[in-house]
Amino acid sequence: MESYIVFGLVLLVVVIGATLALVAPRFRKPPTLPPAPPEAPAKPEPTTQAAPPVIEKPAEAPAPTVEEAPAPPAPPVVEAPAPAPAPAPAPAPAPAPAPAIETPAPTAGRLVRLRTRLSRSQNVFGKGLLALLSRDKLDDDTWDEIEETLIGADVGVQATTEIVAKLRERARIHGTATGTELRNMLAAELVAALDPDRDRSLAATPRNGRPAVLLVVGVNGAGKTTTCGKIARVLVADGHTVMLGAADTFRAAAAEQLATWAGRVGADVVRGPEGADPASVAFDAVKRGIDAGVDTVLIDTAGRLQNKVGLMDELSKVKRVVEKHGPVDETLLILDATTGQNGLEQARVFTEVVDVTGVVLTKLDGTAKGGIVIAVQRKLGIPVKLVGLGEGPDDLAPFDARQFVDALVGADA
Ligand SMILES: Nc1nc2c(ncn2[C@@H]2O[C@H](COP(=O)(O)OP(=O)(O)O)[C@@H](O)[C@H]2O)c(=O)[nH]1
Ligand SMILES: [Mg+2]
Repeated sequence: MESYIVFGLVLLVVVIGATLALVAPRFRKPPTLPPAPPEAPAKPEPTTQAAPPVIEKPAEAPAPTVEEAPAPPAPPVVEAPAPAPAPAPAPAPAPAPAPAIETPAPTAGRLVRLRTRLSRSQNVFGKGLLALLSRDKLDDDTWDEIEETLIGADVGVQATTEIVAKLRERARIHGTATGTELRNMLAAELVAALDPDRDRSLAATPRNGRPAVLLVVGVNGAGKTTTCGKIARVLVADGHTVMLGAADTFRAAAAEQLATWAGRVGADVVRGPEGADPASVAFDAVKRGIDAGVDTVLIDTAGRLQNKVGLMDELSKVKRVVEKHGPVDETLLILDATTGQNGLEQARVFTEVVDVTGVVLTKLDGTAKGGIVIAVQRKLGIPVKLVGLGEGPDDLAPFDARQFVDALVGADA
């Protein structure tokens, strides 16, 4: 019996042990497995040595990444809308080209508007001569003084002699003329000396379907390039299209100067490299003008007088080559009024080389010798067509004898 009991106990222990062996693992596994799954996903990667670094990196990397990434993207994105409206004003730069291309002042009435620019000459012709003519007695000495004043104002000896002789005669016939009356008589004589009915129009509009070609000549510093720019403005203001030729290839700055003037009114410039053959640049300018169908081609030239023969050769070549396209319609001699009679002598050279059709007298605002206009016309036999009255872009006026004399002597005052 005892053996049965012992066997039974042993069996019971074995069964219980077996049962426990089977059940216990189940109790253990679940806890084992649960940790497993959570670790499992983490383990595969973290299990590698990178685990700690990865954890640290994400810790650091994400932080900066989150701060940096959002920071840069955010502001740009946020500001982007702001810049977006900015681009809207960006079209505002569109107005920028607007000021770039200027609208020149109308040419009509310019001489009257700019009359105060003649103030230095007005002192001589207006105040100075009026004081002399207002003297109680117009004796020989007074007439001599009047003569000296006119000669001093660059009217020229011959013209002065004639003007004073006529004025004396008028005064003698009138008998009791007042100073103002005498001044009006003087004005009439000055106008007459300026050949007031002479044609001063500029041949600047197309003829026979080809552009008008204008050649601008004169000594260095007379104001050629400036005048080219001013004329281009006048033409553009009148609705014409203009092509400019930078045939002063001696200095790169000269072409640059012309290009600046052209840019302001949206005209095109044909230029060559520094030292290029001026004649070929002029030829190209006319060709381009014809091809483009512009109304006017303006050719700026060099004016070095150091070598008269060289200048003559160069200038006549420019003209000759340009005329392969057809005749030059207008050759303008630019003359600096402040150089007086000497400048006039120098300028005569040009009339020997090219057929000058008109004179532009510049810098009349800078001289008390406005009488040079009379001397120029008389000595060169060429009409003054335009006058320069300042460095401003619109300080160029069509010349009119009566308006000019009125501005000078204040005959209408
Ligand atoms: N005061 C004044 N200056 C002028 C006039 N015309 C031109 N100038 C100035 O004279 C200088 C020489 O002009 P520029 O055109 O370069 O002469 P160029 O060498 O003959 O081409 C420049 O400083 C111009 O601004 C004018 O009518 N009045
Ligand atoms: Mg020049």
